[in-house]
Amino acid sequence: MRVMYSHMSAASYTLKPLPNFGAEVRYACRHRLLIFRDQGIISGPRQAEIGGWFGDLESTFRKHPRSPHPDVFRVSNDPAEGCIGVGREGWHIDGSFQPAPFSHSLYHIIDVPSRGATRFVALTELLSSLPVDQLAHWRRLSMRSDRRDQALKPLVYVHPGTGHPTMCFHTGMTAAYVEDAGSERERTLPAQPLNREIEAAIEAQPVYDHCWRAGDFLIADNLALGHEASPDTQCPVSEVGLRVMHRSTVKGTHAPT
Ligand SMILES: O=C(O)CCC(=O)C(=O)O
Ligand SMILES: [Fe+2]
Repeated sequence: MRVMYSHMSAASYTLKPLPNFGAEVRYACRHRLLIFRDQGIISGPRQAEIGGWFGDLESTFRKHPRSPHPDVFRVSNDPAEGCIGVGREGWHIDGSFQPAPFSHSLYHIIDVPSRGATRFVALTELLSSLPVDQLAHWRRLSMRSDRRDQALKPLVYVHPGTGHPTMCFHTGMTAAYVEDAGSERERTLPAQPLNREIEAAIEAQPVYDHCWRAGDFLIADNLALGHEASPDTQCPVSEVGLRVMHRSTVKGTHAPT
């Protein structure tokens, strides 16, 4: 990878040059989203290698025949090219259905459509924007995924890297919320009203729409940011051109508590 430019201060990240070319970036958690421009096409094995700088990769997705590597999820607006509909179920973090959600997600655009952004929201800021009563209620909630690990996870918990409040959620893959889990007052709440409440709170926030350019490679702190694929990501190839994105995810080491 080539680092073309940065608006970050030198103290906020370190670059470790690799022996021949390229550099390893170590970044302070507070940036949460790193955008590398003009990277050309990074191969599947190379993307998996880059993901490996952040921990072990963990791949829970459906394998697509055109995926370039077992740890690279290939998403597209053309089912012949990659998995469709990915990230359109609702706002989420990746791996909310795992005992420990993925720590980082790496996204690389291969074929760039004329539109079809990935949308990101900062979860700590989202929580601090809430009215006191609403935040107090969210803090009493746990989410139960509708797939894989259905153990309860707190909706609001402390990010293991930053110590800031963050969220474990997926507004399209939650079976139910449980209020006051483990206490005498414990009760199950239907998922939909709370999913809509979370989405409304997000839409009231500054959301960053990443409009993809050729060569973009993103590294996201998946525990600090919610994201979704914008509706345009699913537009037909005849309208916006082919969209192919490669995603890799790093195994989480922290179960939200
Ligand atoms: O296609 C996108 O823009 C994002 C899809 C998504 O949510 C993901 O790959 O985790
Ligand atoms: Fe996602």
